[in-house]
Amino acid sequence: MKLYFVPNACSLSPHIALRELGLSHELERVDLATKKTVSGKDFLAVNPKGYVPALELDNGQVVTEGIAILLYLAQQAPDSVPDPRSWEYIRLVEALNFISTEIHKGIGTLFSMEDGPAKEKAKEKIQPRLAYLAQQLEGKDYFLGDFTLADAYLFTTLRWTGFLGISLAAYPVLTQYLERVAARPHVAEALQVENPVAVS
Ligand SMILES: N[C@@H](CCC(=O)N[C@@H](CS)C(=O)NCC(=O)O)C(=O)O
Repeated sequence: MKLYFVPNACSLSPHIALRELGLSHELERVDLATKKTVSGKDFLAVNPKGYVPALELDNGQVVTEGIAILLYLAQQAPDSVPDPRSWEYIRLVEALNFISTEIHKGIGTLFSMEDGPAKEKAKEKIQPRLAYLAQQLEGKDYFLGDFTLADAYLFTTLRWTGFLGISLAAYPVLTQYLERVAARPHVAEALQVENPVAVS
């Protein structure tokens, strides 16, 4: 299978999952401005929605949307995701949806916003979400206790605060969390592959 990615974008989350789950894969970088891949392929022919991540399976099917890709990947590695009828599974989906709609979109949208009152307001809206995350992570290594798909996604999107100059000084537990996840060998590998020159 092949993951279409942009360095440090939300596609880092399935990239981390592929490595953490030990799944063999290829990567193809996408230029979002031209919608071409590094090999010159028309990315819109792969994902007509025009955004990463997209996962092309060996049978030609393409899975899009980060959460669907994460859950698909987990299905490929036995015992890596709780039984869909279990309480743990509901907690995992709850976490993934929170990360997608509140953290990914809450922080990600700032990349394309002009400086000004609207951007400041959007930044303010993130604060209670960060406070909630800090509270959830108090005394825990990972969001749901052990490392799960939720951490692949949360690490990827929470890390954007660094690119956007959003201070985490009020939440040392979040900085420690980012450092802890970055230090995992498979995560460090994914960061190195996406950023061959500078890793952060
Ligand atoms: N709904 C999609 C959103 C993915 C997304 O936000 N992708 C960003 C990178 S993090 C992107 O490729 N944006 C380019 C665009 O929207 O044209 C998902 O959850 O996977």
